[in-house]
Amino acid sequence: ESTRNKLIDILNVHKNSFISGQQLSNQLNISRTAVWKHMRELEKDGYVIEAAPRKGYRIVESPKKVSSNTIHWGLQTKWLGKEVVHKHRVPSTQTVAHQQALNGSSHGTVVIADQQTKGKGRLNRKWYSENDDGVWMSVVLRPNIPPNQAPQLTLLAATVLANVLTKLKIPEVGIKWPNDILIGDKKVAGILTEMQAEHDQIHYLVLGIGLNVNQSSDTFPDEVKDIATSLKLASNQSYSIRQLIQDILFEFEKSYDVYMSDGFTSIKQNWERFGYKMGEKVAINSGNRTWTATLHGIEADGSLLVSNDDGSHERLYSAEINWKGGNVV
Ligand code: BTX
Repeated sequence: ESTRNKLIDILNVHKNSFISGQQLSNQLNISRTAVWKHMRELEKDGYVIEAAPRKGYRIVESPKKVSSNTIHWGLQTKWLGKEVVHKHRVPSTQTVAHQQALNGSSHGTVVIADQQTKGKGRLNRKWYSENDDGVWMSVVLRPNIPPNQAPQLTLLAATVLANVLTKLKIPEVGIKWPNDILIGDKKVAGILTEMQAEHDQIHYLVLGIGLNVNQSSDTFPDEVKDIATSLKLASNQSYSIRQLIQDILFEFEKSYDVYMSDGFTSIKQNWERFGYKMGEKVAINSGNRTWTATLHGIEADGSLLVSNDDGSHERLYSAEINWKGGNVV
């Protein structure tokens, strides 16, 4: 809805001051009745609009609801989230985003749901998201990088989330390799990247972000009760899902643009700054071996670099790590 988006942009610039129906009708090239109809639609999304005779319209209160209109309101990105698809309840935003991408949706299209009935984790695991209390979002990306660099975008997304939470003054934010976002020892967010690629070319990539926001402890099912947390549980405060989505999109676009111009180095440093148990000894199980090693950092291919007791370094692509302690059991 480009007229709606233009209207929102104009109202955003005029925040707190009135703009007349006539001015809006001129700028948007629509009738004053049409302007009025658009205002009624915005009110359905939760905008509180004051209409004063002779003065015109003014937004009194920003909406709390999430919709493609309200995400657009105040979103300060250049390309990310220019197209937003919002659904109340879907099996998974990943599936919707794949359909969007296959139908030609542009780079930076964002799919958001209030609830997911079949949220997906990695390796066919479940992501519990059958409540209105989190950010459940998938982004369609069409990056001009070789497929083997795609894991870097997952690492990038993890640093974006860690940065956003840190800016909100959430304490003890960490990233557990490969891509769990933690508060203390508990998981607050996860990232799932799926790619359609062929030979040396990425057709598109769907990057899914699940962030627990306003859940209380009894919102989580028994399976994850002890390992999951939310922003609210960590800070005793509720958050606007709409605002968080905008914050994430804004930070994501910034990091993505830096990554595309400067490469992986900035992401690597940022990731390692948040790296859970970096520099510490952990027990590792990979292939048929079990041993202890010190976590050293991440590599450009997304692997985990560890240093062994004999001084040698090793890259791990998949491994079971005993995060609780350094002793092999
Ligand atoms: P993952 O495989 O790293 O994490 C899945 C594991 O995390 C589960 O096996 C379970 O132990 C735990 N878990 C499940 N639900 C939650 C939860 N709500 N909070 C904390 N821990 C949980 C992580 O996969 C990738 C998650 C991506 C989710 C997004 S949401 C938007 C998009 N749509 C979709 O279906 N998936 C992505």
